[in-house]
Amino acid sequence: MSKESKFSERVLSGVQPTGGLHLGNYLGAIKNFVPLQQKFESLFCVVDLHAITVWQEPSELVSKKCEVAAAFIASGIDPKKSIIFNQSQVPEHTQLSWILNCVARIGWLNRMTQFKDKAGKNRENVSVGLYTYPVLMASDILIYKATHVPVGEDQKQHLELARDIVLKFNNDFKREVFPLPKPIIMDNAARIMSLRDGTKKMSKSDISEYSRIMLTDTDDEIAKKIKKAKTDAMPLPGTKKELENMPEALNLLTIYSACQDEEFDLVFDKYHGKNFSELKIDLIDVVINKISPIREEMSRLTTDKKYLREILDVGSSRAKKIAADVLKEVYEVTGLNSNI
Ligand code: AQP
Repeated sequence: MSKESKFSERVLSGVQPTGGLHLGNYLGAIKNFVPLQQKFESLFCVVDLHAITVWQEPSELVSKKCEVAAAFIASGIDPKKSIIFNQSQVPEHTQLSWILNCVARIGWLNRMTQFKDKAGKNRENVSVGLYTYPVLMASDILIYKATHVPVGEDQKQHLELARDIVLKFNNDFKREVFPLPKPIIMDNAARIMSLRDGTKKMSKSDISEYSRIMLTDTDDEIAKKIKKAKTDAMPLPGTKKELENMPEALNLLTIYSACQDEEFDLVFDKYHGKNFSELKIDLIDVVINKISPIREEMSRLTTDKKYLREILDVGSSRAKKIAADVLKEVYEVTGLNSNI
């Protein structure tokens, strides 16, 4: 670990500055970053290099980066404890990424379901970056020798790829350079689903705005979206087994449980057999109570660009110190060092 850290293990996670942040990003990832700061040396990055794998308007990208940094801080990530930084400002990520591209196998990347989903039928026309995205993600983790990676379930496969890269790299170069990073996936909110279709994950690229609650939504917008959320005509089921075939009910109860930090079973006991309207009325309050203070703080922080820039600059230089040492070691091990 870095000399300044009192911890023996390191966490890294990133969030893309694309299209604003939704409740899935918050409950599945950002909210869980907060308690990790007490146990790990923690790095949280705004992954702008991932964002540009699909076209981003440059001026909007800048403001979305501020929004993610503000969301981190507003959600409780303490910039004094954790390293908050911008991925593109630490070039070691991309330097390592090239080396890892030469370790990863095409067959491994061909199995990545997120690429298949995102590229869809347009496979020949998407960027090469979108295809190699998981290798850059592996590099984000490994350039800090991170031991733990908190992510939503959708990123699990990418993390498995990072582990495969570690095993091959360490084996090819006969040195235990990288530790095997472990995923931290929260059971209660690993996959928050769309409010319009409980079988699809809540996502910023869904065409329906009613499918997701954004961290910037007003209280009225949150209420409207929850009221309109797809549900069944029947009441909530009496047993948990029946929930398996009711993805929308499961999703609303999951959101309630995660926002309220209340055991899922207790929430289920409260609402089983009741009408959806009762659950929705309470859920509106629960979500607003959770999101509105974050939204207010984000709005205050995003107007204070000087403060955000300072946090990101300090974060980048702290991150760079760790990354430079790891890259030096990798260059030595791979024969890319300057000593001839
Ligand atoms: N629906 C979700 N439920 C739980 N966790 C989620 N995450 C994303 N969606 C959900 C987690 O949020 C973190 C940051 O994600 P990201 O913004 O970097 O990328 P993403 O996963 O691609 O987000 P989207 O909204 O799904 O974007 P699009 O629509 O572009 O695909 C990650 O830890 C992720 O697991």
